[in-house]
Order: sequence, then C-alpha cells, then structure tokens
Amino acid sequence: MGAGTLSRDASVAALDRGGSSFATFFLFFGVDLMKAGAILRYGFGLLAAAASAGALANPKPWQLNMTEGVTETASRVHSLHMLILWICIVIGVIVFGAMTVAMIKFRKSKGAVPAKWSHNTLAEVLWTVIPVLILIGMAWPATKTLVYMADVTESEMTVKVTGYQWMWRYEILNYKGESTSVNFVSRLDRQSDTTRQLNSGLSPDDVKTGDENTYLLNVDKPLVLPTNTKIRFVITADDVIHSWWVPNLGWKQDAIPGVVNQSWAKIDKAGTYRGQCAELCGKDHGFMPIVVNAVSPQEFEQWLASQQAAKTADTTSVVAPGRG
Ligand SMILES: [Cu+2]
Repeated sequence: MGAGTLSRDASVAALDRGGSSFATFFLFFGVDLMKAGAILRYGFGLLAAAASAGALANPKPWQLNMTEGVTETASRVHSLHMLILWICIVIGVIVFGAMTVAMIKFRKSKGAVPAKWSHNTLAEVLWTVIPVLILIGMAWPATKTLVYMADVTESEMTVKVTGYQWMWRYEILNYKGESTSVNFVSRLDRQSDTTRQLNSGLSPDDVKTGDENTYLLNVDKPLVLPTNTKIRFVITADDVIHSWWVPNLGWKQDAIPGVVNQSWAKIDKAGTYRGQCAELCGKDHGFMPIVVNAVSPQEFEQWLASQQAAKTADTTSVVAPGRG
C-alpha cells in the first residue's frame, strides 16, 4: 500500500460517517452537483463494499441520515438537523419550483414578453424580511443547543483526553468526587495495524469484531465509561491539533496543544461506540480510532477498581527490585 492508498483508507472511513449526509446537503442546496455526484458514487461503492463485509460499526449500510446517537445532546443535534433539513427542502422546492414554472410557462417560444419594471418595494421588503425570520427561527434553537452543550456543571466524573501522533491517552481524573489513577494509551488494534502495512497481503474485509467489519475502527484498549452519568471531558493534545469525535455522543472537540477544551456526555444506552480523529494530524491521521465502551455504572466501578489495582501492582513491582 502506497501513501495514496493509506490516505484513501482514511478518507473511506471518514466518508462512511460524513459522506452521505454531505451529499444530501449538496443536493438540496444545489451547491455543487458534480461533487455531490462524485461523493455519492464513492459512498455507494463503499456501502456496497461494506454490505459485503458485514455490518459496519455504528452507521448502517445505506444509512443516509445522521445518527440519532445515544446522548441527549446527540438527539437535540439530530432534531436540529432534521428541522433545518426540512426548512431547506421547503425552500428548495419553492425556489426550484418557481424557476421551473417560470422557464416553462414564460418561455420566449411561447411569446412571453419581459416586464420592464425594475423596483418593487413590497417584493424587496419581503425577500429581506422572510429570510431574516427564517434565519432567526434556525438560530434560536441552535443557540439553545449550543448553550446546553457547553454546560459542564454538575458532572460526576472527569476524563482527560490527550491526542498524540497517532494515538489517544485517557486519564480518568475523578469519579464521583474521588480522584483516580487510571491512565492509559489507546492505539489502533494489532489486526488493523498488520493489515494496513505495505504488501501485508491481508484483506481489510477480514478485520472483524463479531459480525462487524472494524478495519481501522478498533483499538487495543477502549475507553470504558458508565451510562447515566454526566461525564466531563477535558481535551488537549501533546503535539499537533487532533479532534476527538464519537458521532454517537453528538459532538466533536478539537484537541489543541496548550489549550484545554471541554465537553460532556451522559450516555443513555450501553454499547460500543466508535469514532475517529477528526482533524488532519499527519500521515497516520486515519489510524487513530476511538472506541468507547459504555457499560452500567456497576460494571464501570468494577472496571475502575481492576484498573486501579493493576496500576498499584505495576508500581509495586517496579519499586520492589530497588528495595531488595
Ligand atoms: Cu489526530
């Protein structure tokens, strides 16, 4: 696999998440039909490949719309997206409908004569006021959602996420008022990593977790999180800008060296949620996936205790020889 193939792999994974909704966006706005066509073709090719390789992580084959996610934030973002999509559809139908009618009914060959007037105050007021009202109508719920998303108060635990070229570090700083020592690095899983190597001779289709194809979407050590718990994330990076993105949580946050950004999530449903780095961060940008394993608070507490015990054992074994 050359460098071109590597970056294609990364964009395949990215397209799988965002491509189809972008295509819908382009189509409805009529901004760039050729680009939308190319993206759609790429998307369909990919979906066909995905269907043959079994179900993908979270997005389903042929899924065109955004995910509804597993947090209140994600569902609010989804509703906003649907509201604005429908507003755009209505506008699109009216505008393109009026244009089509005008072009067919008032064409020159039918003897149409153009009107000579150049100003109409009422029309000008209307085409200014109506779009302003529409924009306010969209900005109001969008701002409310943004304010809701920014409110990290009353969180019950804090997870620090640090982006590196090309892996993530997770530190569970505190849980229910107590600080913890859990701190680990999460990298691309071995199977994806061996498969992606130049001339590995291995097929990405064979990288599976259960039934789903998890090529470039699996890690060696997932981040385990409790459900029904308000989790604050503090996000930073140690080299270049990365971005921590798990679509099912409903947000992505840039990880910037020297800056601590924050966000939060309260996961409603247990499950495995996959994501990726969403900021082009160097040659292995496509190879630093994210896996969140959401489990019940009881299971999480057990996991946390086992991680802390392992940490203590580690420290003791390092210290012991020196003492002896
Ligand atoms: Cu990155």
